Amino acid sequence: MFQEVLSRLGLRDTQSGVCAGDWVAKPGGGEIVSTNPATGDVLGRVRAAARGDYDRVVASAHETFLKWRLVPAPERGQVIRSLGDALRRKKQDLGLLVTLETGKIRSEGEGEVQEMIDMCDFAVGLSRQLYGLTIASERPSHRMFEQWHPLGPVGVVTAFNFPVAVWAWNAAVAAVGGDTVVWKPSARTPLSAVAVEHIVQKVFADAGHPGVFSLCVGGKDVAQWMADDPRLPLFSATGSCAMGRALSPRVAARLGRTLLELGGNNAAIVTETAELDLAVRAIVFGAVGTAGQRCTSLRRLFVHESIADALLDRLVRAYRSVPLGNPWEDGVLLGPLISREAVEAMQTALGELVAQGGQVVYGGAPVNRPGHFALPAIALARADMPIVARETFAPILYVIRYKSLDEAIAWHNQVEQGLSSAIFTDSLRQAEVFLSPAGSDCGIANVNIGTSGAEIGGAFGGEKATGGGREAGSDAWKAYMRRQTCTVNYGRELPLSQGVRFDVSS
Ligand code: UN1
Repeated sequence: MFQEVLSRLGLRDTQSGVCAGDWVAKPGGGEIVSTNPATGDVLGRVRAAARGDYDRVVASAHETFLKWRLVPAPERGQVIRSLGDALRRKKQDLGLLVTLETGKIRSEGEGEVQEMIDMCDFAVGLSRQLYGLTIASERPSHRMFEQWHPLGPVGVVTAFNFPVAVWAWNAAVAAVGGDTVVWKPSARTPLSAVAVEHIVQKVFADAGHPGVFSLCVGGKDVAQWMADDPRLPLFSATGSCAMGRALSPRVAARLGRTLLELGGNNAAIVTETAELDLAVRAIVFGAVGTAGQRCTSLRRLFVHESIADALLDRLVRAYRSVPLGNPWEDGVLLGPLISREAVEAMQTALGELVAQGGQVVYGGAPVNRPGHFALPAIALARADMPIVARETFAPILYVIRYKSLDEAIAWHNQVEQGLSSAIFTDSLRQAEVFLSPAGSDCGIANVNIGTSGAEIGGAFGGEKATGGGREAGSDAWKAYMRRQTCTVNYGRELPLSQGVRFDVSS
């Protein structure tokens, strides 16, 4: 069954991980093996890019950019519309491949492709809305305005947990903005990237614009080449804070632009007025969904002391009922973690929690079956424990009791990351305090919705150590274009701004 899906997506046993026009990887870049985290089976092998392959890909992306930037934006949008249509036709197959490579459940695998389709739809509309402002000039017979121009080839680095959607957040917007894209996917999920690239190459070749989206599969070295490369004016990366700390100074050293979407240590506050049925469902989806491997996953839960015991009972019951298994099977809600190392990191974190005075009240242990499974954990913790301040990319939920909302908000904001946040409350006052300037310090703040599962229409990203970047909807497109302020003098005088006099006779 899986072999058929792989071949429908154009994947062979071993394929090139380098695609841009006609370039193929030459032996020498090494081989990346993709495995199914639910079984440990090898799914396929991809030849990684060597430095020479990378250089040719970027040179080709630059050459294509020089032409693509001159194609009218609405026409660029039409190619993205065709891409959305192609993805609609491949939704089941590509969704299943995402499931096989990441271990996320089927509806989430397909949901990711839906997120790509949504991004294409959004970008088609955007292609007619790349508006600039007209600004009142202080000088007579002058017109001042802003226009937005294509920026150049964009380097995009994505993580294993959203192997295709996050590329689409960047790529769809960059392409209608007139940029080309060079993509380095996670080395854990190269097949999903190659499959996307096959779909893309056909759509763009049919439209007569090949080479707009290219792919460079590889490890950290490829990401470093990109960070250092002045041919890529924008470096957009999703990954850990450690990755951001390592790469962002390299981009800064060449005064390039970064768009960073790094770690999250997302929290929810459940107040004494919360509707618990709703809160429990949202908490379990946020903490257990995707095996706790979203950057928006819920990791810290602040619960008002008056409802803490009742909520904990319900959470433990809900956790017990979560069906664990092969993520492609119907009814399963919890698949594996991505790797053995991820299961070990979870064990280490729980060990530290106990050493710091915390207590695991449910789950946490690895599951004795093939693949990298672990039971999701609920742990009692205190806000000042070092382990609570750290993002462990695994399904661990730290539950912390609070007395006053001010105290909960202070604890909520005391970690270095600032991605997503939520409050569960039926009190308008509590909700508004959470959303006020003195409330959540995150890029995303929700009321009666969990921390994960954002729609593409909003700008996605976070503050502080999360990196400050914004991707996907709203006006995130501005990061992918260059702003030009233009002033035109249609008079016969030369008045200077700020009333400066500089009269010369000629
Ligand atoms: C991520 O984990 O990198 O909001 C992105 C969400 C998804 C995206 C997560 N739409 O959970």
